[in-house]
Formats: sequence, C-alpha cells, structure tokens
Amino acid sequence: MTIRGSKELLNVVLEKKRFLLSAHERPDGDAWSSLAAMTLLLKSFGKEAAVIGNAARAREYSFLTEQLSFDTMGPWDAFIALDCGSKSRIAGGAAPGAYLINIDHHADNDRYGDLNIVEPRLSSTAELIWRLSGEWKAENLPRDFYLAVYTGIMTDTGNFSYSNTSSETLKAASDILTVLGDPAELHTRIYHTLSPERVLIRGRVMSRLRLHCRGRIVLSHVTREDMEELGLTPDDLEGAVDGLRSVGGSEIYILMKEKEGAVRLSIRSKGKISVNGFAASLDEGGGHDFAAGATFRGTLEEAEKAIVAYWEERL
Ligand SMILES: [Mn+2]
Repeated sequence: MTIRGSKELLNVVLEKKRFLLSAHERPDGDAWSSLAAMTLLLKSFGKEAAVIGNAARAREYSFLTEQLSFDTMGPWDAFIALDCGSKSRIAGGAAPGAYLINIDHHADNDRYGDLNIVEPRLSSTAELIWRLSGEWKAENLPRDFYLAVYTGIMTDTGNFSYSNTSSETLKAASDILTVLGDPAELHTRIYHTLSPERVLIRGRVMSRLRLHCRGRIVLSHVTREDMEELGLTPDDLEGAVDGLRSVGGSEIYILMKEKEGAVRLSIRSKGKISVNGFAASLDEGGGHDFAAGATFRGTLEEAEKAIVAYWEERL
C-alpha cells in the first residue's frame, strides 16, 4: 500500500524550509508522537520545525517533547496539522495564510488542507508518518524517531489489541523494534507511571459501572466533585474509560464526564458496532468508528437517559 499524496507532500517538504506543526486539542499519545516523529522526519531532510503545544501537559509523553522547539515565531512556509479531523480542532488554530497540510487517519476527516494526506486504514497518524519515512527513503533518522512512532502506534491501538491493528501495523512495530530493542521500559513509562489519584479515579469509574440494553452497553461516570476532591484535570482522565471494556457480553462502553452544564462522553466500541454516528449526532462529536467523543448538553442523568434511548432501538 502506498500513501496517497505522499509524492506531492515530499515535493512540498523539499521545496519549503520552515514548518509549523500542531495536533488536536488535549493531545493524546498519537498526537504527541506524531508531532515528535514529523519534526524528526523534517529535520532529517534539513528542515526547521516548531510545534504549537504545551509541553508541561505532555506528562507521561514528556520524553517525546524534549527534542521539540516550541518557539512558534514566524514566518512559516507551511503549517502541518497532525491527527486532526477538522480545522476547528487544531490546537492554537492553523496559521493564517500559510500553506496548510493535513496529515491524519480519522475517517471523518473533512479534507480541510491545501494538501490532504488522510489514511483511515492506518492505526494511527504515527503509522502514517512511518510509511512516509519509508516511501521518502529518509536517512539518518534518530532513535527518538523510532521511539515516537512506536509510542503513537502502541497507544492508538490499545497495545496492539484494537481492531485497527493490522498485520501491516505489527510489521511496522516489528521493524521499529529491530532498532529500539526491548519495549518493556517504554510500556512502563507510559502505562505504569500514573499518580495515585489517577489510579483512584479509575477505581471509582470501575466501581460505578452499570449495564443497559441487555448488557450490551456499559456506562460509568466521573463527577465534578470527584475531580475537585482528587485534584484532577480533564487530561487525567485519558484512558479512564478503558477498564470498562472488560465486561463480558458488552459491545459499547461509555464514560460520562460531568462538566458545568454539560457531559463529555468517551465512547468506545469493542469493534462490531460503529459509534461514530452516535458521536456525530451530539455536539462536538467526532472520532473513529470504534473510538469517538462528544459533548452532551445537560446533566449526567439526562446524558444517561439519552444514551440508553439512542441505543435501545439500535442494539
Ligand atoms: Mn490518532
């Protein structure tokens, strides 16, 4: 498989000099990894790159930010949006006037760029950048490039377990490990370095789980009080939905996160039923077939009723 638009993008990279990069708001593992990997790929072609983002919020991904420049003083020849399904979700917004390059793997990507490299078949934007590096025959990529790509693939596939994990994905991971060696340390750094409070909130999520729609849906919630009491920010809830997946017989699992006047939903499917349409029916909805997010206007109780009403007829 070749990446559509790969040659056009290489021409842009060769022709231009200075690149400003951004990913989606509240970057996850794939977003930080893509920022790091793309920066290092551009540098291997002798280009300059800087990143829009708040390194202080990278936390378990902070090892990926060490080689990045956050000095966003222009002018820039091109702007690269990574892992971002729509223009409105680009952290900091796209630089006005700059040539806009959209590199992503979200199926609902609306092709907002001057050049769009969108591959929903790939597990992650990191895997897409890995493919580009191969097609471009990039040379002298540092170890950190491999580390970044592996991290992005690993986190977006739930440790190579979700349905977006293809044999090609595992082939990429395998090739990367010939450079990186043992992945155990990386795994520990990302998954086993949570603060006690972040582990505790996961415990609360698990202890509150309940079933709906004949056990096909698993729901749980986090209140604003929880967040205050444990001193957590929304970033601390990344991955908190994952434990709900373990319930046998369920197809969809949803974590409801209370906000002021609204509830943010993390919506996941085990891989049989697409949840993207449900997310899109709500505010700020978007994502992939089997992992999406959206905002419900109302209380936790109202959100739960609305979720059950929607899925009752469809499951
Ligand atoms: Mn991604």
